Amino acid sequence: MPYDPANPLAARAADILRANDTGSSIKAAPSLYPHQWSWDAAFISIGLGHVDLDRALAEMRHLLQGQWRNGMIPHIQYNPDVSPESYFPDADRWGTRYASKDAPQAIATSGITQPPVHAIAIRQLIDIAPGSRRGEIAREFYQPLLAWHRYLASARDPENSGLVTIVHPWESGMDNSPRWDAAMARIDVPKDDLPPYIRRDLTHVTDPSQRPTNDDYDRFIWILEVLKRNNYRVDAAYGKLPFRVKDVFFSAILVTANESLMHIATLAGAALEDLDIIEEWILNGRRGLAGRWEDGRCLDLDVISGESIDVNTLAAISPILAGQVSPSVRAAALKYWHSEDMVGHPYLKWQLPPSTSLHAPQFNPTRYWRGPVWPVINWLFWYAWQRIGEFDIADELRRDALAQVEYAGFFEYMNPITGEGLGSDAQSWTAAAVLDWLAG
Ligand code: 2M8
Repeated sequence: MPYDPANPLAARAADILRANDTGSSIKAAPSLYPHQWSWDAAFISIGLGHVDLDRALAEMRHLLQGQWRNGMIPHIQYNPDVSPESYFPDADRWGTRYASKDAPQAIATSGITQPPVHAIAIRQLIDIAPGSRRGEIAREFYQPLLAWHRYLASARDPENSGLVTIVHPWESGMDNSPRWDAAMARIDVPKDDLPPYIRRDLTHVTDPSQRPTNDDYDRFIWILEVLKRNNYRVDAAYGKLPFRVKDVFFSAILVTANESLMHIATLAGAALEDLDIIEEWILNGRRGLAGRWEDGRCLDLDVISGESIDVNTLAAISPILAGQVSPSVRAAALKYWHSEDMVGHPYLKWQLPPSTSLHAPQFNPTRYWRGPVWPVINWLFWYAWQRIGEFDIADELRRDALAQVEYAGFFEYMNPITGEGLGSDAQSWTAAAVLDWLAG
């Protein structure tokens, strides 16, 4: 079903994307996030494709202009027209063009990355494009996406485990999740060696308790500092980096993205050797995830301590994002999903997954990634349940997720108990998720 401007929710969503469009890229949110974020751009393109396919492709093209020579897609591409005082860390704080030979010189970017939703987005855009354009789109995006996935399979997996190592909590996309608490607590920030900074995020939200704490921020900025002093060479400096986690959520998205890449490769007429490499990445990713199951949950691995990260969050069923689940994985995921840790909790306003279990000691209904429901994450799990044939769950999820946005507005995240909208209003990826739900 194409975009229907007569549907008021769809029309509002499209208006948000239009209002956040700077002409060259779409801000992740009007004031809190005034630049182009990597996985936001991919989600935005998925929704925007229903309204304006060419604008959605242009969004991905713009993002890829910031791709590094080593294949990495940086997590932020800075808009040169936006004041450095609007967002911290600003481009100068990263200083990537001076510190790294791999970074683009003419475009300012951050020096870390984010989950690889991009091939999924390009595949979705190919699917809605007219048949006559599909090959052309595949040929345009195939090589940059292949380089991106090759970077993740090599620099980010020196162990060849099939799992991606993130080196900063921001790389997970779930920045402040309690999954990172223990690894973060170990980082002792040498305050006299941390260049001073002013947080800008708190000026854009009504209540600072919805955002990370100052101690968290010191650690976020200290890891940035260590990466910069190592010229952003994650491969060469791997053993020295203070935060290294095999992130199952990121890794599962990569498996799905590799399946999308396989489709794009075929349409682009890629060489057989390429297809073999992508196939091996998919199998290796699935093997890696299979090895992380403990007591019915798939757990991240803290590479530095060698310990599993035992926190009840939505990431525990990440392997369903990787598709082709075995009967035992499907059963474990269904059990966890319906349990009180997820959509089965009686206090929930809608049957939508909280980012952290209401039973977890770290649960906080209003703080960023520590409990709220995220519409964009609802979208990902809706997509995943459909892919593995759990259509009833997917339909219920879509229905409740739309009801939540109707009730709260297009917020970045929502209180799972009251339904109140939190973080930024007019968040682009929330609008994009709604557009895709209404089109599907
Ligand atoms: C949030 O992250 C940024 C840092 O990247 C921030 O808190 O300043 C996260 O929710 C992240 O996943 C998201 O991509 C970004 C923009 O929406 O905001």
